[in-house]
Amino acid sequence: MTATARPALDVAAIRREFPILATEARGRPLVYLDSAATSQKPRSVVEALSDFYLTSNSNVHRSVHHLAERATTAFESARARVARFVGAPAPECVVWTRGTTEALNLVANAWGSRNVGPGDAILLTEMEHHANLVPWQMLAKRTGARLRFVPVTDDGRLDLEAAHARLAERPKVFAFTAKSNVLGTENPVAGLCRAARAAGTVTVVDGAQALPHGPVDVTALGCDFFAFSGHKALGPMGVGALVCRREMYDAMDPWQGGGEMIRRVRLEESTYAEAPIRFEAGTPAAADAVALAAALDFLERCDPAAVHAHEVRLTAIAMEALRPLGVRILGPEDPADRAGIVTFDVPGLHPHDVATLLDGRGIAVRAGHHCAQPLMKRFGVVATTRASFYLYNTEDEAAALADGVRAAVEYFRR
Ligand code: 7TS
Repeated sequence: MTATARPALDVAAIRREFPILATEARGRPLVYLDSAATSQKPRSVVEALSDFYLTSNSNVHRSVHHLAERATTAFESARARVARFVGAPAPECVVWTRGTTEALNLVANAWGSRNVGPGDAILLTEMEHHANLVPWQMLAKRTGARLRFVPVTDDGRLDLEAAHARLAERPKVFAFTAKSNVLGTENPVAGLCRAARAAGTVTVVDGAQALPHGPVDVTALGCDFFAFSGHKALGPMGVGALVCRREMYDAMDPWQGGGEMIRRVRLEESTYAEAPIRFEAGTPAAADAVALAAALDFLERCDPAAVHAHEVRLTAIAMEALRPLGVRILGPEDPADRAGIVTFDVPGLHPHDVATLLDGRGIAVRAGHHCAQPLMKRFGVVATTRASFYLYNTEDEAAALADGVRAAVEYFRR
């Protein structure tokens, strides 16, 4: 996911598709710099969602009537859309989930419970979101497995030498983020997966921050599992997917039981449907899945590589303007390695105060631990302020962030 020379995005045209960006916050034009938490949604996504309910609403996979067939076709086409977007070989590789968190819990349960035992090592990293820590802690507790961690360097990268040393110990699984939600760091996923495969280690990639912000090809990455959320990629909340290498299904047990995921049910026991349906108990978020497909259409039209290059540019502008203010920016120096995310600490100022002052200027950022408490600890802070950019943000908004932080610094210096 490197920046390449691409035609610049037509940001003005893109912004017209996001009515919310033309609204005001605190009497000022909204400057939305919190897309790492959730992105805004273009008109086409909201329309896909309402169209489903207005013209196709029915439960999927259950009935033979006309509407049920329409809904099922739309839902399964959306699955194929996801597979195409991430470079998976077939729609069957895509399991619908509520998002990244549920996808990671699915792996830890469906694959983990069968394959991880007492004394086995589970390899994670210090830069994980809680969603890629807690399910593995729970698995370790259940099974008696050991947790191991790849450390993070002072400049916010994975310590690759340590990663390779830990992989040489042949852990059962290596679960790591493709891109940190705090540091922005883009990890060398393909290389890590290659090394893991050589060690006989299964790979689980948290793609929550990667998929929205640049091209993804799970086949080229060579991972066994790839998790992401729709809502960070212009899609609705409540839908995401776990993309699986098909062979992995043979090593997984069903995890949630209920309707749809079965073949035959008797009072005492049941047999199960084929994957991916086997892992989709109950009524799915069909309308949201269809709207997610519309989101991926939108992203693809914008060109994920161009989106990435645009975010690198905004990140560079923000970092350059913030540095002279004496703020400490966490993560890699080079904006190209951390597109779209600028997390910083203003010495002497509480992040919530910084965020509140920015909010007074209509600027939305996130303050807190960003669901990465161990990473905060690694950098000796309890909380930080995070600005995150997306395809609809402008250079003026990146500059407005720095102006706001400058004003906050001056306000508290008085
Ligand atoms: N993994 C990463 C790297 C994330 O950034 C997030 C959400 C998740 C997993 C969980 O995704 P979910 O959609 O299942 O909740 N990150 C953030 C964030 O940085 N601010 O708010 C949510």
